[in-house]
Amino acid sequence: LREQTISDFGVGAAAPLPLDESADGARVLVVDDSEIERDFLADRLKKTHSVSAVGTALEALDLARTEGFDLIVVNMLIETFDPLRLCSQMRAIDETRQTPILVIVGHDDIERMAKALDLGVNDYLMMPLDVNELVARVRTQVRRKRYQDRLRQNYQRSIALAATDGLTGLYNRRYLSAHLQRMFVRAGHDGRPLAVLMLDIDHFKQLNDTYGHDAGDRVLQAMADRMTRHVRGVDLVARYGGEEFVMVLPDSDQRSAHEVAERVRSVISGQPIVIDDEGHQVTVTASIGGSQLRPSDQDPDDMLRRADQALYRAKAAGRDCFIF
Ligand code: GH3
Ligand code: MG
Ligand code: MG
Ligand code: MG
Repeated sequence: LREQTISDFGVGAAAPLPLDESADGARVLVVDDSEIERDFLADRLKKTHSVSAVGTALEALDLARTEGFDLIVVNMLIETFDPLRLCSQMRAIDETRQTPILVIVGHDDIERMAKALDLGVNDYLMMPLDVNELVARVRTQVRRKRYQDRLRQNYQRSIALAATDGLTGLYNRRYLSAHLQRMFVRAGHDGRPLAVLMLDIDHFKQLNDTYGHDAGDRVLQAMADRMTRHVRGVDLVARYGGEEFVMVLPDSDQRSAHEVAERVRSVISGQPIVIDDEGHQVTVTASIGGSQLRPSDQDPDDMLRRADQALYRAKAAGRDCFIF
């Protein structure tokens, strides 16, 4: 019953237990300066994992930086370099900070084991090595790593989803607010210019009424595409509302904001947009209002308000134009 309930509600997919995680095919790095020991460890682990084995700290660090291992096994009985130092270096560099480390310590060498754990090593094995224990501890660490990787990925995915708009892939209004606030503070602090553009499609309701909502959605997607292609990497394009977009242009004064606005306006109206699978096309225009940061502005909404007012004037002036 329990199993059925879990799969029925998809809980297994959303929040898997670490034990469900497979450990097979893990990329394991074995570090040992004794060739015999190294080969022994590698041979045993090769049965289920993809193993690389190295004999020096330098090789270990180089390889770990480029390969992305699921687990690093370090023999603490190494004599040609300090294995504890290697472990602490592994913990200090970005590429291996999260990679589990399993160390092998001499029989009853509690001191070394404690030092290693203190450095952030995840687990240890004591000599004489029991092969079954080695395999089991490797599996546990790999499973834990994979589980944590998945949690991290899910987390990053949900962060990205929360910041973007599903239809256009543009940043959403919530993300825009946070971003604009940061740009506002930075520009005020550095005394650098900052501009925003607010864009609204002309007669969009009529387009929806004539060609349907799906056609309207395609137009919104094409608009998003054209806007993002014609701004710099530091500029941000967001979907502000239904058919309204905001562009944040750091380090832009009125003149460069004007250039961007005119470029965007002309690429929007310059080419028709395909609105269905039959290839029907429509040409749309957009009106744009712009504003720039003023020393008297208390918060970014002051800029947005002026851009909105300019947009209103652009509509009143006959649409398909830019007013700052
Ligand atoms: P104006 O030139 O004055 O801006 O006229 P307009 O018709 O564009 O302005 P209005 O604000 O009256 O209409 C906006 C329309 O945008 C109404 C709404 O149906 C449509 N809209 C809003 N969000 C979406 C969407 O996600 N998809 C589609 N297809 N239409 C949308
Ligand atoms: Mg509108
Ligand atoms: Mg409107
Ligand atoms: Mg409109």
